Amino acid sequence: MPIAKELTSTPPTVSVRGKTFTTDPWYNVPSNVLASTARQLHLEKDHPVSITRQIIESVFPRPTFKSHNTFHPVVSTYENFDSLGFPADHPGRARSDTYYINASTLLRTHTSAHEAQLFRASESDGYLITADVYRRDEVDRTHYPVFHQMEGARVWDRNTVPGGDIAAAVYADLAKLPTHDIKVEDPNPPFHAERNPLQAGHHSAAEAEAIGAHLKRSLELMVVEIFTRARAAAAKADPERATDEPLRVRWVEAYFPFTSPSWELEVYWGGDWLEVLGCGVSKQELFINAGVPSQLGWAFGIGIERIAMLLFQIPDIRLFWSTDERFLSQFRGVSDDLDLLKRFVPFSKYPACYKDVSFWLPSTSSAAGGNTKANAHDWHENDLMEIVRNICGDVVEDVKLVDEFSHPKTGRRSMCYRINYRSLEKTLTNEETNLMHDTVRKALVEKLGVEIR
Ligand code: FA5
Ligand code: MG
Repeated sequence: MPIAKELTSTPPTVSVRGKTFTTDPWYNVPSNVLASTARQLHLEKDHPVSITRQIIESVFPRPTFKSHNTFHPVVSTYENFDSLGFPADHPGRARSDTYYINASTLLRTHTSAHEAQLFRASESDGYLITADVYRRDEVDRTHYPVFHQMEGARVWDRNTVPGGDIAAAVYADLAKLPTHDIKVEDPNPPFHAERNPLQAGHHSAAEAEAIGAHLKRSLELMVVEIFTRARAAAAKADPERATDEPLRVRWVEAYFPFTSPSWELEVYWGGDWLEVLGCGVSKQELFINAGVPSQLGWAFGIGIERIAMLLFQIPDIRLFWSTDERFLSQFRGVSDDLDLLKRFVPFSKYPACYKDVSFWLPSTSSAAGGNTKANAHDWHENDLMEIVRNICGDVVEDVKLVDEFSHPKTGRRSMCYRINYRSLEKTLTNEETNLMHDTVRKALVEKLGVEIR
């Protein structure tokens, strides 16, 4: 018997964008997340997420790339995980990380959920998919439980390239791409024996290296396009400041179950490296399972909000969900004329109010006597994040663990979290903040079985 009550009540069925689904005990979608499935910021004219999509799409033009922007957010566990080679015990499958409708159906956690279907359809040499994705994640200025990704892929076919020479064909296509002069740090060797091996038996090293080179140049050009537009916008805002910080990007070795080798691209932004996308050479099993074994190529997945934050200088990911005119009015007209793009002018920042909450976790070991209630619930920080989001909505800027220790005698763990309350739209009164904080404390006790200290 789990000690923690369900974080959300479970209706027998739920409707998501015109489709109805039957729930089961796996259901864990809070109402605020369910409501956000309706919004589709990437299709809202003049919304910065939509504008950013348009700009990235312009770097990957038709007819090579075909865009798909209306795929339904509810997918099967097969599409989201199995089709991509996620192992059965991958942490991403846990209910602590993913929003489930029922045991075999979930809110997609990434646009890669649609890769297999598009490889199978095989309608073009490349595709782009932009969509809303959902994750139980930490709360801070660059993470939000609902965000948007753009997936891109480019394929070549052994049966149709001249002489079957993939490497030559890929380098020929690379030679057609523009060059750029930005500073790129890429200290990674082409392969790593354990983490990022060559898909021996499927690709030659020359083929995989050619595909990797085409992938990296394509994505660097995407970042250049974004920064050229960001600079122009900045110059409009402040013509005196002739040069901005030079653009710095770096490639970092990464791991995804469905690519090898794999990388992440990071951009230097506001004094720190910000991860903007993951990518790699697609696993050949995907093409084989999709019935197109003669194809091979690359894929990437970009966090659109992260790019939009760089482009418009939007300081906080919560702002994308604002319906405040002071936010939305700043982007009017840009969807029809990208040259009208301006830097975001923050409306005044309202004061922050920090409040701490300290508690003992339910004890992890139970003495003889058979009360196993307490250890039935593992501690997942995301549960706390979700309770806070659910109660406070976007009024919480971030939540951080500030202290943690174990009692020397009882072994019980104590945690202290600091919640930063700050509205984007007004100054919060002390009473409002206290009321929210009190509700959070009560919910932690009731739903997670903690003991407030
Ligand atoms: C993926 O989701 C992979 N599907 C990407 C991929 C596609 C790899 C194709 C290889 C081939 P990842 O979990 O790293 O990877 O997320 C991709 C991007 O989404 C991140 O780089 C980041 O920009 C963005 N992102 C991730 N989590 C959040 C979040 N909670 N809020 C906002 N953006 C996020
Ligand atoms: Mg990542």
